[in-house]
Amino acid sequence: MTAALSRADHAVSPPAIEIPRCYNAAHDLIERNLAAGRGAKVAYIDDAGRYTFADLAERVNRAANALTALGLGLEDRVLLCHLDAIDWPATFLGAIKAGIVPVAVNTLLTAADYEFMLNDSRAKALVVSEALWPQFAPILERCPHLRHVIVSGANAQGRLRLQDLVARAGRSYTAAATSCDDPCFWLYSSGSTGTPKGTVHVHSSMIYTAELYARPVLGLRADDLVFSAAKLFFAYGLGNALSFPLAVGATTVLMAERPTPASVFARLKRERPTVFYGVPTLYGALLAAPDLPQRGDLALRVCTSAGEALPADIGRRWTERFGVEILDGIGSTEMLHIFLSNRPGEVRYGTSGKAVPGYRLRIVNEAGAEAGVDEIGDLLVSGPSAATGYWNNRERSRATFLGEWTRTGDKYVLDRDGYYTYGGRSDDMLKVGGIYVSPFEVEAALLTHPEVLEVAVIGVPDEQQLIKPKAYVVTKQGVAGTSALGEALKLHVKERLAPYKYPRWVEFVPELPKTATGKIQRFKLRALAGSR
Ligand code: 3UK
Repeated sequence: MTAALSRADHAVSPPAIEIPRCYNAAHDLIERNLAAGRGAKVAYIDDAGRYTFADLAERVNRAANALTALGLGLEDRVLLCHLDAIDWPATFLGAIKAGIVPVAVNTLLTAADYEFMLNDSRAKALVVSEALWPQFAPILERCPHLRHVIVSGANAQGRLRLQDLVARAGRSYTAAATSCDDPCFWLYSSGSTGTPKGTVHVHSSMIYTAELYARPVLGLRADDLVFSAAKLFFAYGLGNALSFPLAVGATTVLMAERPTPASVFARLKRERPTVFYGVPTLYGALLAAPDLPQRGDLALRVCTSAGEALPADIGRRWTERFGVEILDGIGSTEMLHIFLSNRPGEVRYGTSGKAVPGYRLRIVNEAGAEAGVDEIGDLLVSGPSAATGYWNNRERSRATFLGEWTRTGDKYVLDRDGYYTYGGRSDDMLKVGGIYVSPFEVEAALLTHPEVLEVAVIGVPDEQQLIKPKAYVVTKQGVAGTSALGEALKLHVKERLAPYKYPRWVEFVPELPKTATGKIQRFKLRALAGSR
């Protein structure tokens, strides 16, 4: 069942990957390491300890047995909301090995977001970190499909305790005979209007991203030690810290806490990873930290950036300071990982690089024709790791997955040398710290404040040229737009939505620019913000 690179692979571009029809992704990602004699090698290092590939294999089997014993089977969903630690890969891969479909979700969301995801996915089980339990406790009785609640941690809050279930479970498990095209796992992707979309990936998706991007472009090898500040629930982090290192037999550092300069530099100095994966906002914050390490304190060989465009200046300053390149590349939840990227030794800061071999790109101009060199248009991508669609959402699936081609929702320009440069989103979505934020969701939260009459939220570049949400607010009659009210509005959003969505600036205006039909003219606000 193991996917294999065919013999002459290093000679061909893109690499030809043979995936058998009967293929279970978890079986492959684990067994290939045991077969290569890596059982005693460390696979994961988390905040509590170190785990070999043999340990991981056993934990995966125990998780598979535990979920199976609860009555879960092929195609049933299990929602996984867990901080980055060994139980994350063990539960995720354990479910997959049993043919159960893990739905891995962002740990920073609100109870209302989780209620939607549990009901939309009809997950029969939930696995949640003890620290995240407060966001789930109030909603569970409104989730009629949920049969089992499993809490991971010391105190299971009166529910099933993950550590007890796996301790009782058997240590061997024969992988479910899934096909390469069977649903394997879901990730939720946010849209500008409406609710998040369950993005369905098949068993072959993970190994494609590893063999097309991680091995040939990143040059990932078994002797690498990798550390991703982007968490496992994010498609970027899932590849970085699970599919890629397991595909090549590398070791991975996991960190439960929020990535801050202090927590990230502590790992870079203590564990000395050779590969670091971050988002632009974090690179900016790391470079601005007062206690910046010396080059010799770190063992980095290469870094990657994704989630939003990396400002050229941040890339250059990082390379100057640490002597390593940041490979900026664009990926998406829909394509699972990076399909357009800079390469080591050929980095052009300010661009997203060139197509990853194995993926095809098209830029379509406003007239619907192929855009010429230096002409902006909508980017479409074709490649084998594309999701099969959005769960239970025909309209959005049809608009995004066009047969072989997937619409990225991004504007791009191709130059004469074959480098692609990001030109903004074609919808209203913002990427804030690499994560999607819908301006409409922020507007709706602000409108629930009693002193707000009208509001428009747009993305505005900060001093590092990274986009953050800004709110233009018209107050109700007689209410003064004071800085105290501005701060109160930021707090109001933080209390209602995932905190990273709050507007970094609030500007009070007497009225919003509107069309004759009353539609807010965002482009006018963007021009206003850009002119300062
Ligand atoms: C934007 C970028 C410019 C772009 C992701 C790496 O970000 C990831 O997935 P999401 O579904 O968002 C996708 C959207 O994010 N974007 C991502 N990377 C870049 N824009 N330069 C970049 N380098 O709008 C894209 O459509 O959250 C990133 C790997 C896997 C991923 N899922």
